[in-house]
Amino acid sequence: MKVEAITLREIQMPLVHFFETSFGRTTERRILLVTVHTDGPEGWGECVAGEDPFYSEESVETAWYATERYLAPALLGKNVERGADVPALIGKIRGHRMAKCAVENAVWDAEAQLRQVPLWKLLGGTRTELACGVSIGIQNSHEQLLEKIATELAAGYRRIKVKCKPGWDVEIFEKIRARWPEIVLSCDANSAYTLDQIDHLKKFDQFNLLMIEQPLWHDDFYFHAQLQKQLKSAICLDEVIHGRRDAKAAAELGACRIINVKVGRVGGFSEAIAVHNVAQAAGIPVWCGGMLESGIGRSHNIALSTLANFSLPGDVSASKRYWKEDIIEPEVKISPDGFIPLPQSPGRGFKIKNDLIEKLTVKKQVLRA
Ligand code: OSB
Ligand code: MG
Repeated sequence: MKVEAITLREIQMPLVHFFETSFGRTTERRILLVTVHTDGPEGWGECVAGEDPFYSEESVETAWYATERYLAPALLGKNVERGADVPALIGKIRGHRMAKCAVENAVWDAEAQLRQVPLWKLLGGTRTELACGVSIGIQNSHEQLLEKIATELAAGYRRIKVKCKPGWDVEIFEKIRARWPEIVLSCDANSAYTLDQIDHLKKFDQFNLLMIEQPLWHDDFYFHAQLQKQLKSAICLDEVIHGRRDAKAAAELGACRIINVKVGRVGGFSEAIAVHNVAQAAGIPVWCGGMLESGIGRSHNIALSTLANFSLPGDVSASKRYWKEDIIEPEVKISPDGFIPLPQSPGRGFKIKNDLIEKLTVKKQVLRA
């Protein structure tokens, strides 16, 4: 496929409900979309960088800069046959993984269309059923959180993850467990604690949590390993895992028992598959994390989640939890018992709503060879 042009665009989409983590509240998403125009199909990628550099150092602006200045020029005018060929072309550029992911995944997206195979098969997926969980942000009140959990359980979701931070943890776990003693429950601290709060964190053990996600610093393995030794609950690492070496180091150190794989955080499908493989060899189950994606990123997360070691329910949930109208059709839906059916059509399996995307676009740039 000859890469003839690459379009960068920013779309803005209000969330149907605000999403709050230990690092802040989001009410509207600004999303960078990348389109790779080839002499054959057109591939789409979504950049999961946030509005602010609070989850990682990347933001919409840094991703735009990296793509315009370095990533797009590395591909334009070249023959790129496979998504898997992209990392070698952009490997010289350090960091900017979320930006790299959007570009690489757009090429995989085009490749799957060219080869007329479902993207999930191209990635090597074998799972036929995807169990879905939800990530529920910090709410204005405990009552509001319990209500949200009730709604998601009624919708069929198979694992509830609640965001937590000091002051929004043990008390809410108590209330959740009092009402639902048996549900599969986990929590995500997004680095809200320090190791000197270990006695407090040990209290989490009484709630039979499937995992505690990234409790300590965003860039730490070492102290997570110390914490894991003293906790009964499994630690799951998110923020700190940037690639296969990190997954291997975390496994060898005993820093976690579970890994959250986010394709944007590790820099694209190639590295996500490598992380999956390293974790599998180390006996560590993985699941697919979400980053409040629009339908394009969502469809790519679905494809990735079909790899064999994605054995825990992911954060890949229905479009309508986030958007009044998603930018793909059909929207992502889940079955009443909490599974996403796999698309069988070639490519990502969801069509792009071009008119809607144009309407949501606030900034656009077309780069040519
Ligand atoms: O830590 O998983 C996280 C959203 C933004 C930043 C970090 C995280 C999240 C989520 C969103 O939990 C989950 C979703 O997209 O459904
Ligand atoms: Mg997380």
